[in-house]
Amino acid sequence: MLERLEELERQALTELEGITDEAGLNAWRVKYLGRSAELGVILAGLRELSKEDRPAVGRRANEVKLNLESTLQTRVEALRVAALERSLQEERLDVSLPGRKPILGRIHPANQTLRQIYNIWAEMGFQIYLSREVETDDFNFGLLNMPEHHPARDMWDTFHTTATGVLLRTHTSPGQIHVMRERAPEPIRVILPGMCYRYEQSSTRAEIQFNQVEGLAVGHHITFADLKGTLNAFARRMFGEHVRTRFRAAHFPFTEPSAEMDIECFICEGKGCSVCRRSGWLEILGCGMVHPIVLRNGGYDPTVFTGFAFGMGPERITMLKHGIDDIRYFWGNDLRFLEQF
Ligand code: FA5
Repeated sequence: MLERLEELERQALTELEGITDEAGLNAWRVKYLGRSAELGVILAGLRELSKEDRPAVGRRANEVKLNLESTLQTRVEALRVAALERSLQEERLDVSLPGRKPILGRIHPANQTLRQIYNIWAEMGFQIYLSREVETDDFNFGLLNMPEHHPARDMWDTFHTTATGVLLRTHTSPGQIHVMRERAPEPIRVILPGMCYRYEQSSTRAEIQFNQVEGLAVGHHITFADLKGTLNAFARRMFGEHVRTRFRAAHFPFTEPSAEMDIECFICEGKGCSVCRRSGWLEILGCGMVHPIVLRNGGYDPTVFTGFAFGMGPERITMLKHGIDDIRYFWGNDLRFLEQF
């Protein structure tokens, strides 16, 4: 029995020396120190040995067990240190390397212009009023003095939905009716920004989806002179103190009289270039005095109240400010374009 113990110890220690990984160590532990390992069986069977053999075999078996356990512990520790050194070698960290620059988001150029427009109108006492993008035919046209089959409806090519009389607004003007019906008979001074949709062929100057900023002032004794003065003040803040403006007669069914406002081309300073199509002027908005029928539809008595309204396109204004030659860049999601702003 003593010889068998010597043999077992030698065999176990030799095998342990050749093991280089954790799985091997676990298998070794089960084989030599586990519950059904030979050494365990010998220790459990000591009682059956003769009185003379029992003390010597018992002592030796315990010595072997202790020796195997402590050698295993040493081996485990040695493998752990080797693994640590290997990872320190292989995964070396160079703390002096420069970090990677995080990619910073930017505000979309159309939103930059929108924010500038909001600030200017806020300084002049205009609140922001948000109106819906999905509208009824009545609000988009009828209540704005364009009854069914009115030829002026053709000015706005429309996306209709499958629900009868429901469409995507073609301009922000229907918001005029909403805000008037909510506030009548109080005076009003608001801007109404938001997305509009037109069933148009997209081109360098026209998109099927674009922003507009509507403006509306309703009160007593508001005149065309107020409209001109207010819009001139806006143009000076938006385009510079010395900007020149002009108003041209135009037609919108919901304003009377109506006009379009141009600013002097700041690229050629009025001399004529390709951006202003040799005219020296750039159109920036449509405007006019709110039509009496529209005032009445909004709940205001047109014999007592007057008002002015205007509508501008922030993308077109951004194009003018930055010399952008194609409006389709705005929704093209090309980072090379967006990163320039
Ligand atoms: C209107 O939509 C009127 N509702 C404006 C108005 C409001 C007049 C209140 C009077 C009183 P117009 O269709 O011209 O008008 O559009 C106004 C502005 O929206 C244009 O000057 C332009 O800047 C912008 N716009 C119009 N269509 C497009 C388009 N397809 N793509 C990009 N911007 C556009």
